[in-house]
Amino acid sequence: MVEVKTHWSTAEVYMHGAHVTHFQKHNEPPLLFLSQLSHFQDGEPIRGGVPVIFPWFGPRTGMLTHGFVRNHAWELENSETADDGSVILRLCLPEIPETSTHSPFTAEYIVTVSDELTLEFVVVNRSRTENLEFENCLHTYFAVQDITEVSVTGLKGVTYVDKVDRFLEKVETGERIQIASEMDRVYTNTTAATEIHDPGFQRRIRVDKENSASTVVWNPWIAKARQLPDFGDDEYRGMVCVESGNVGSNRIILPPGQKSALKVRLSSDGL
Ligand code: TA6
Repeated sequence: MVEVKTHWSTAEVYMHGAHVTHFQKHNEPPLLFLSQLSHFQDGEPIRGGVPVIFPWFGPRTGMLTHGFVRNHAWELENSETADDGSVILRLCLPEIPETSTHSPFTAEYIVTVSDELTLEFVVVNRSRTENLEFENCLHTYFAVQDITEVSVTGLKGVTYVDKVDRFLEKVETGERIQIASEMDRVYTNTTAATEIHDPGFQRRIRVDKENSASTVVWNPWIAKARQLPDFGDDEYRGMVCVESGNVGSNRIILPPGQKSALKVRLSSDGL
C-alpha cells in the first residue's frame, strides 16, 4: 500500500485492485468511506474507497461481480511530485490469467493527490483487428455523516434503470435525490457533474467526470447491509456510492489500437 502525504491531504492506495482506500484533506473528515469489516485478503475486493470496475459491471454467472481488475495486484510504475506539491502515482495492470482469455488490452491508472483527488483509468485496445467491448466504472464510496440528511444533485431529468424496482426505466424528477431506503440506480446518457450535500459534515462533495456517460447511485440500506459479510450492519448510514463510468446501454466498443480514458475529479468544500 502506498501512503501519500501532501500539503493539503493524505491518501492511501493499495496495489490490490489499484484501490484508493483513503483520501482526506487536512481539517476535514475522510472523503472516502472504507468499511471497518473489509477483508483485505487475496481473492476478495476491498469494501469501500474506489473499486476499479472493468471489463464488466454487475454480476456475471460464475465470475466475480464487477469484473476482475479490482481483484488483482497492480504494479506501481512510477510516482512523482509536481511543482505545486501534488503527488501523481501511475499504476499498471500486469499480465494476469484473465487477459489471455480476453481480447488483448493494457490498463493503467493515474492517481493524482492534491486538495482534490483525480483518478484516470486508461484502457488501450491492443488488438489489431478486433473491437474491445467493455463496461468501466470508478465505483466510489463517499463518507457522509448521516445518509438520512444527505442529498445528491445534478441528475434531474436523467433517465435511469431502477434496480430495486424491477429494473424499470424511469426519469429523475428530483432536483435533490434523497435516500430513505435501498437505492440502486443506473443513470444513463449523462455527462453531468454531481454533488453530494452533507449537512452533517457541513460539506459539499463534487464529482466532475470526463468520458463517462453513466452515473450510478447506490446505498444498500438495512437489509442489503446485513447481507454483506464485509460491511457493518449500520455502515449504510455513513456512506453513499456515486459512481462514474460507462455501463449497460453506455458500454464502450473500442476500435483496434484506440484508447479509452475514464476520469473523475473529486473535490469538496464547506456547505
Ligand atoms: O453499484 C451498485 C452495485 O452494482 C450494487 O448492485 C451492489 O452490488 C454494489 O454494486 C456492490 O457490489 P460489490 O460486488 O462490490 O458488493
